[in-house]
Amino acid sequence: MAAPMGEQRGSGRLDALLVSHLPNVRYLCGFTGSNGLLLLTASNATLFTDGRYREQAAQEVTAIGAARVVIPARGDLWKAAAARLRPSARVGIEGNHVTLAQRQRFLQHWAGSAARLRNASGGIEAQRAVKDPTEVAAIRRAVELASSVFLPTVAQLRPGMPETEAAGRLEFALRQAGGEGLSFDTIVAAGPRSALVHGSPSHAPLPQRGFVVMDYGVILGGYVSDMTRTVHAGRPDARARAVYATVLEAQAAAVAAVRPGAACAAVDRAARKIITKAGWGRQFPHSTGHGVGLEIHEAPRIAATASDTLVAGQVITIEPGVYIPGWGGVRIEDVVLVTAHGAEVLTPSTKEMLSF
Ligand SMILES: [Mn+2]
Repeated sequence: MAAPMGEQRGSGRLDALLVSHLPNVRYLCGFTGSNGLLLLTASNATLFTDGRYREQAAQEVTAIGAARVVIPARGDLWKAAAARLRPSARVGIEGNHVTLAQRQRFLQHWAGSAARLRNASGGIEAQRAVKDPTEVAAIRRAVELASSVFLPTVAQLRPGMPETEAAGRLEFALRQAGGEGLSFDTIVAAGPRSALVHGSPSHAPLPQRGFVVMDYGVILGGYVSDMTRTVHAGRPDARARAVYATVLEAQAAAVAAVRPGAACAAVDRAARKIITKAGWGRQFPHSTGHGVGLEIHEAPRIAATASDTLVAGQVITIEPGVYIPGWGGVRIEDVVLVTAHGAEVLTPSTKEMLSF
């Protein structure tokens, strides 16, 4: 799936890389357990894990031909890795994910010095940002599964139903349809609570009249989906129609800006321009999107402050929103594949404003 060494960016030349961020471990060697440390050198790869995963690791660790599985006595993975490294080696660790205690444990058992440790964070993440066809297929399946439960769930919504129950119905449907898990805690936020960007489901009832934001995702084959639809209880008034139409137009404009070579900031700008022109620029307080893959938020960021450009094979969300305190909010989110010449929206669900 990925070359062991030599492609890590921003870390200088390394003799060894210690991969401890579990999604990166999974990406590089296929191991899905909750405790693992992958040591990569120019010539080989060693996965350290504990006794609970002896059988599982043997089954899963296949992607790197030479990957060996080592189960150290007393389960001290960092000590075991340290014992295998020369003192003169330049060793990369994932500084964004390694705890101070792990770093200290490693240095305690390594003959080398802290001055030879490098922060190699972001290198594997940069590789992961561009998906191969197998990964795109896995994301597509997750996105399609999530989309398939949207309309049937909307058909069950009634004014008075607690947000928690609406979220539960969505989640049950995702599991029933074969979901391995949820990408993140489901968001169902209704009425004035729909103005909360990340409103966790509460006991508040769905209103007689007002928006209901539903933001949810499912894991399939290890890969996540992410979608948001906003539906309306009762008849939408003129303001509700105007806000919805603006967010929908902004979402379409950002999707239309997606193509290889496009600046991520320009995609964000495409959405923001339309919302700002409609007078709600200050009510759009988050970035337009993010990469998805093994994790729900990964590279690239689709934000005003992003400096990178899109590459074919990246899979991102496009999710502008408008949130008016005390009144309500609208967000519309699709997963979009950057193709060789443009973009493909993977999320098949309708974006018409649905009422219940
Ligand atoms: Mn998202």
